[in-house]
Amino acid sequence: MPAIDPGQLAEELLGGDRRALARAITLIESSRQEDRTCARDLLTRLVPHSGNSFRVGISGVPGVGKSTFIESLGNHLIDAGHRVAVLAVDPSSAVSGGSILGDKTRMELLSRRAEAFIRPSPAGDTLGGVARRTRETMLLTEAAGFDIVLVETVGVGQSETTVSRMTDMFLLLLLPGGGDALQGIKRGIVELADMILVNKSDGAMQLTAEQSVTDYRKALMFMQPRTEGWEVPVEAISALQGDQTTKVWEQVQAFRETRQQAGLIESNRAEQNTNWMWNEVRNGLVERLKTDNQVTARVAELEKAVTENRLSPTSAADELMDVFAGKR
Ligand SMILES: Nc1nc2c(ncn2[C@@H]2O[C@H](COP(=O)(O)OP(=O)(O)OP(=O)(O)O)[C@@H](O)[C@H]2O)c(=O)[nH]1
Ligand SMILES: [Mg+2]
Repeated sequence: MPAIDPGQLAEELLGGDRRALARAITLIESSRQEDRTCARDLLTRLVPHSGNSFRVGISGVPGVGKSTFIESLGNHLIDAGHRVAVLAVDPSSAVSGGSILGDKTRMELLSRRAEAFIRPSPAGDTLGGVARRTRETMLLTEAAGFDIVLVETVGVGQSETTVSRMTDMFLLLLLPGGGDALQGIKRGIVELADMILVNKSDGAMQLTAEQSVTDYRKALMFMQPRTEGWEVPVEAISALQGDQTTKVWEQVQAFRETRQQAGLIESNRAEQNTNWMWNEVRNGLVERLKTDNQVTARVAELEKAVTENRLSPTSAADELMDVFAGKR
């Protein structure tokens, strides 16, 4: 690859050049040292141009219909004059190479539209690594003029929390279930949701979906609201038939308005940025510590002492940190 000129790449990206955007993302996803330096330069130039979007996280178990919903919503938004970026956070992408969004068949129409930009999950060995690249990709798409960012994540483990920490709103898609529909899902995830959609409300499942809506609404009455003045809406939708999409978007806008008026979008983003910075510091410090020559010279001995109960883990950790800081 010829040397990249970050200044020129930034100019092209700001001009809305899709290929520049794709190249920029490839650059920030690279783990090569010279690319990392270049990526940092690029981000410094582009961050002041980022942020002009509404960021929506979309989560739910595999097969609930996230991609189908995004196809429907995305097309609706483009028809309304928006430019839509679709990103993904897939915690399994290290193994699968990023399956989520990998096949764009669920977003066939959307993926062919000039006003849409769809990017599969970056591969990474940790959720933290995947998240960092997705956050940075989000900033790049915003700088390139996309004003709605949809982040899809599969509802397993920690990824929902991760995505809720990089977005302005969190949508949870659920499957129609029986009377005790709440049982199957973790309460913590429901508590993250700013809106709940019971998908596949069509055909034989429609009645069940409507029953689930009633159940969830009841259950939510006993939960602490995340945003004052905002009652988490629960709606039955059919992503496949595309109905209710307009209504869903109206609710998203109402939420945005509520948060905006309370100054919560800005303050939430500020907090997210600070947390992100400290996360990077934590991860980066451990990485540097582990590759530090003085530290590596002592690690084996200290680990041995800890495993043999001759030294407390806390003391050993203190010692390693002191060695790293040059105090011992
Ligand atoms: N009947 C019905 N089927 C749907 C609906 N939405 C999605 N499906 C079907 O459900 C299957 C899974 O849909 P996807 O959109 O790929 O689901 P997903 O949540 O993105 O799945 P992963 O990305 O694998 O986690 C597909 O066969 C869709 O056609 C719906 O509203 N009604
Ligand atoms: Mg999907």
